[in-house]
Amino acid sequence: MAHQWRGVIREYFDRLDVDASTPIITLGEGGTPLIEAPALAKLVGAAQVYLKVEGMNPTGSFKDRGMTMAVSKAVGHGAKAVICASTGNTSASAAAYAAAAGIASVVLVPEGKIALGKLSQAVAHKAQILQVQGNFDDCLDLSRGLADNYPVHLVNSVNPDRIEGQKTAAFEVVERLDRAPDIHVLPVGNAGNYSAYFKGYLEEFNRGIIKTVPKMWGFQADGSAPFVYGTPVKNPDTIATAIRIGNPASYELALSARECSLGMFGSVTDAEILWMHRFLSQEVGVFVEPSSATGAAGLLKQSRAGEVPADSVIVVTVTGHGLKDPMWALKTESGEEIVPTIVPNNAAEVAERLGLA
Ligand code: AN7
Repeated sequence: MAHQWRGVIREYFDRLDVDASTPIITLGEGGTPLIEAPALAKLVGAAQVYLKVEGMNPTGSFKDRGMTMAVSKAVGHGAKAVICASTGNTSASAAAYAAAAGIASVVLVPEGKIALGKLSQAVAHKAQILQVQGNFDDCLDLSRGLADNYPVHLVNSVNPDRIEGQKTAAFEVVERLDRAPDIHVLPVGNAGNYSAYFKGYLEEFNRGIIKTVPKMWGFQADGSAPFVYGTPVKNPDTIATAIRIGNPASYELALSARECSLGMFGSVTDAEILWMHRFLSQEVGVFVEPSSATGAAGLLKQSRAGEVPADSVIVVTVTGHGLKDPMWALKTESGEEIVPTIVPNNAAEVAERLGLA
């Protein structure tokens, strides 16, 4: 039989904190495409730019890599329920993996601030969903308190199993390129993913597989940029709801990753995020959710500042699928709604409308 990708735990069994007694709860996550994006390379003036397309994971975001680990370990410890705070994607993933494991899931989300696709996933997978009158940071405080005091297992990225699973994306990049990129770019919220990639690259470096680690470049939205301001943001605000996070859970881990990799953090405006969201759909052919365009938007800003060396090989992680939050594609740059033209069922008129006649 042809080989099918077996999910990150089986594919990287020896490099994760698991053993033969760990039950493996998988939906076949990981093994996502690393695609070359010449239009983006040209735009930013780099030799090569690749996108690591994490929207191709089973629930449409990178969260599945960490969730297979977190839920497997939770089940191994006898958990009957998992809990998380989420801006949307973590809840979709937790709900799906809990369903696969046959256990319950509870998700706390900021009221009115998660994208419809993500909410529908949590509902579809039968999570108990509570909309909290507060932001993500409040939801995380609540989840931690509940997991400390009640029989529910926390699967946010403060749980190290999540970071372990997510580091596998860096392994895949190295396998595909046969080297480390010069720069690895990604959007940053809690900075769990930023920290996880660096951990993955560092492990590859320590095994002697790569000779250098990439500079880690992380980008936030201007209204929600604690890494840039150097202090938590009380009322984070951005249209990129996935990264609307003011008090990042992996703050210290990410600061050390930046330092060790000679990397940086920056921020971009919502308008820059939406411009790049459109560019990736229209010129590269990859439809991502707005938050996922934040890394590439930051890379462009760095390029305009003269900070992107022309000979560099760059990987940009695009974290979530465009169908998660599709409404942004249906608006013009100035915010007007796009409605496709209606035509009669008549070839001559259709040809005329298409400018073919
Ligand atoms: C598409 O789902 O925090 O810096 O609760 O959904 O590791 O937090 C999502 C984060 C980037 C930021 N892109 O990653 C959640 C959540 C997308 C995301 C991030 C998120 P981290």
